[in-house]
Amino acid sequence: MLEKKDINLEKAVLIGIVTKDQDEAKSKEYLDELEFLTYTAGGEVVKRFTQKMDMPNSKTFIGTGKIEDVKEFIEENDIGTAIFDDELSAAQERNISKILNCKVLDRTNLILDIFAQRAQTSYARTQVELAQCEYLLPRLRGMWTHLERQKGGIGMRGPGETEIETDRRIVRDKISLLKERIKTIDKQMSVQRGNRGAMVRVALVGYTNVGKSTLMNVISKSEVFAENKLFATLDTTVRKVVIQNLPFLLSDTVGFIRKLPTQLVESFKSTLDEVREADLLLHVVDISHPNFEEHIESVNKILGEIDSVNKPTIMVFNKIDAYKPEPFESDDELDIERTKRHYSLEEWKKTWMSKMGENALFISAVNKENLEDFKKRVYNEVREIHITRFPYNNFLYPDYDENIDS
Ligand SMILES: Nc1nc2c(ncn2[C@@H]2O[C@H](COP(=O)(O)OP(=O)(O)OP(=O)(O)O)[C@@H](O)[C@H]2O)c(=O)[nH]1
Ligand SMILES: [Mg+2]
Repeated sequence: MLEKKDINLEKAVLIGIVTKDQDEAKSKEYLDELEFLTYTAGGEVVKRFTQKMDMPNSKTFIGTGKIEDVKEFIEENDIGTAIFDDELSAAQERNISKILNCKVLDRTNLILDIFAQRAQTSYARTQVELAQCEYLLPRLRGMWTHLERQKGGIGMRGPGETEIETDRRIVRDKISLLKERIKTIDKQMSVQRGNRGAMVRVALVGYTNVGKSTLMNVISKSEVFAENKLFATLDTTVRKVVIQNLPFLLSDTVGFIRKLPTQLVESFKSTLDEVREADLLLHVVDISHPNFEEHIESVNKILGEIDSVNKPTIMVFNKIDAYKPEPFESDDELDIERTKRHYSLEEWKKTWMSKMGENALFISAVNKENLEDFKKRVYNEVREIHITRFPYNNFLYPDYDENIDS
């Protein structure tokens, strides 16, 4: 799936655990995602280490024996980076760095690093920098010697690079400054949003890499950066879209992910205002991803954090072209249970999805499948909202089908 054409990828190992709540299959899926994140950040995963345990070791996260195995592998294979799937405490990070003698990152570091790399506008950069400072503040003492020794590369990039090496007071001052700067830009943006008048506002939301920008491009004929890496979009793009003769505003924004660092949700609150203030959400899901149900949960959780769960929402199940159930041969493997992984698309539609009625759509943005249905559904919903707001405008927008026939 990944195009590994980049040269000079940083060599990394991944470390995860298998627990009662996180079985081997889950752990593998999480590490797959962590590998994708690593690749997006410019790294190459050479090996994965997993360990079964009841709870993480408070000093070294994984067991002391296992950490020695990792150390040995790292030394023999000249690995520069060890990445843990869970957030490490400052003490764990310090202890592990001492033992492994290489750069030690956790999932949060990695996501922050990708955001830092991807931030294009000064607004996005300011938000990322704030998140990095908030993350670093409690860990500052531990990071000190570590940063002295290792500079650059994954987890060490970003606008905050030089400030990191100074003391807490300076980081605290920096945080206040960044917050002030964000407040100023927020005011300008809020004025801009106010100037947009009465148009209905629709926001694309969803897990990262599900096809939000692709869908935006297809229906608004715009060119929003889309690619097969995580967090291709960091800033919010708003386009005026017209379906039939009905205009509305469509926004495409940053994708969500499992365990999105709280510091990021916090500092991206203003970018997410577009979602918070939307009249209608299009929750895009990559149905071809084995873990799509959990993705939906993660997205809903973050929507909750920004007070946006109760908005009118249409679920858009994208990438139906790529959906492939696992083959199931019941005859020769009697002990294997048929599970959701074996469902055909038709079977999926009969599950909880059927309860959503016309609020569940199945499309392929790339192959332009069912886009007519999609447009019709969005048209009707936007029209509904518009008419509720301006009852006297009723006559302006006839039924979608009437319009098509004329
Ligand atoms: N097979 C298939 N691939 C798709 C479809 N829609 C999008 N993609 C691919 O999925 C990848 C991610 O698409 P994007 O549009 O960048 O996804 P996004 O949700 O905007 O991602 P972020 O901005 O990173 O959160 C790209 O490689 C797209 O070509 C689809 O309908 N079918
Ligand atoms: Mg995007």
